[in-house]
Amino acid sequence: MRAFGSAVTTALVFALLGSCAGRPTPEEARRFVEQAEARLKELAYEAELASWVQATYITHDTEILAAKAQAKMRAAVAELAKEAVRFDGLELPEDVARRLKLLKLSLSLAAPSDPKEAEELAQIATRMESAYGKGKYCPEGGRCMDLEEITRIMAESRSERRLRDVWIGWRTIARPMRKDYVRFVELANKGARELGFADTGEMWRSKYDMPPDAFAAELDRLWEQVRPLYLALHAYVRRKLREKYGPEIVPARGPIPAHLLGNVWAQEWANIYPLVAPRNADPGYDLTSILKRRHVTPRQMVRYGERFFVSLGFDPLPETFWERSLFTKPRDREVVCHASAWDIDAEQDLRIKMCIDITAEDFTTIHHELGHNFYQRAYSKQPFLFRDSANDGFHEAVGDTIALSVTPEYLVKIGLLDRAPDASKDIGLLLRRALDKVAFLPFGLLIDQWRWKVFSGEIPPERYNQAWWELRRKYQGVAPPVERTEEDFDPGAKYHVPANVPYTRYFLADILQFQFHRALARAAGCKGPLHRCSIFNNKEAGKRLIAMLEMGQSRPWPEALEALTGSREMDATAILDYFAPLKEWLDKQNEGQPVGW
Ligand code: X8Z
Ligand code: ZN
Repeated sequence: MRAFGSAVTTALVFALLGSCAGRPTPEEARRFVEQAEARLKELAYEAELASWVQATYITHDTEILAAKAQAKMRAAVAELAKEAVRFDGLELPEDVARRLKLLKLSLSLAAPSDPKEAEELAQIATRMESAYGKGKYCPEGGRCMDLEEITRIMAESRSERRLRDVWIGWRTIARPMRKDYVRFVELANKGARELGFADTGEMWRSKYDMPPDAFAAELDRLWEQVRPLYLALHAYVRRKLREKYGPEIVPARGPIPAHLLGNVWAQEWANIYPLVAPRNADPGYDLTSILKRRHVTPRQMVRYGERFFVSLGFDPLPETFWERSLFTKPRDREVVCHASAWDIDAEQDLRIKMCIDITAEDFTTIHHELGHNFYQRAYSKQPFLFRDSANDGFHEAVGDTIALSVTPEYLVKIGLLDRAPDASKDIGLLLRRALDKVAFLPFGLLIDQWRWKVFSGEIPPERYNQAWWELRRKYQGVAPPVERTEEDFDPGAKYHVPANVPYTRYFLADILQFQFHRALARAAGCKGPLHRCSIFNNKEAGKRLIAMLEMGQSRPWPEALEALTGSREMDATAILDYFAPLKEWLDKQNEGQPVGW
């Protein structure tokens, strides 16, 4: 890294020579940014390579290599961000000013300047992610189970006892993380403070082209918009679960036990669709069974996803994507199975890493991941510091937008379904979607409501778990099936906490993808109800989407949103429009029944 150090020294010398009065010039600022970008691109490349190996082959050694590479990159960002302060108050070309601003905001984890502390932080971060990746529930006297197996049980089992057992079991992996997490919060905050933020939470909230408090208020506003829809779904599902599991297990008016919703974290509920399906309005097909029956392979599932993007006018993925991606869980080594999309060299080396199971859920996740890759390639022509999405919610929303176009009519077109159900089955289709998209909303919000308070110190370590369940109850209306204590560390059983991935992005994406879908469906000339619109094969919609993706982060996100949708506001009316017929139906089902908890 000495080589890069000398590049910066050169920049400093230039700066001093070029400005007689000691005040730097705009030209020096531009040179500084360009050199910073070249240095960071190289460091990011090394860090990505090391992290890829660590995530796809977890060992003592790969953990150390990844931690070291990450630490180097973070140290460089901090150093450059601090140097960039000398251009403060200078009249600068807009793009240079924005790149300088983004430099400081580019990390989710800021390292303290003390190299010992920086290294310790990097090691904790990598260790926690690896611990999650290796995590297994080993029942007494039984065989150990990994998350993939537990996920299948949560999706398929209807035995309350069995569900409870694996629900508790998975959370045993997180208990040992608690101590690391406490130290992690301390060190991460130290790094954030050195960059001028109050704490890591404030650093995260500062990434949205508006003051951090205004952003928090924006989230509350969006949540209030969608809350009535969530309450209606919650009340209906609770009643159906009560019919299935009995009043001893599911209360009439209280929160729903978190282990009965078909998912390890109760974040998406589509797996319990058969328990809540409307009589007479069932769509009559199930994508999981179709994929299994046809023996579709993981690779073929990814091909379906790629073909959708290509139908919009995107170039096919490079050959290296197919050679270097990981699609199935290897048997002979530990990997981080949580799905992710990679952009190793910030140019063409795109990959996904995913332990694909042949299910409708993973079919959707594949589209989600490919959305990241196509976004990454679209903005790869931008200057390095603009190679990101308009805001992080946009990155998470692109693939999901495409997955909203996976309609029955689309499945017929690609030969996976013989006949699309008629309009009398719409409630079934909408309910199945709502179990994913509406159920997810409060979950998407609460993870960072918890973390922001943890980072600010409002939630101290002695209250980590209690505060977690208070928020789960407040937003989602779910409760743990058994008593939890401060021995437990339930947030650590959700990937993004040990991996330190901010989560508000998914809440935003849940709102944004419906805005994108509505705008693109209109651009494609779709006149029918939104949930029957697919933009498959529509070049006009593709053009609009690509134009926005190519902007990367070069402009504040309201401009990118406007380019695609004509509106500058994040706005929940699109998701409400989409589910309007379902809302009306749910309200009817809930008449005379308790709503809320
Ligand atoms: O983490 C993800 C993606 C990778 S960015 C698979 N998601 C969130 C989650 O799994 O918790 C997608 C939906 C929400
Ligand atoms: Zn994602």
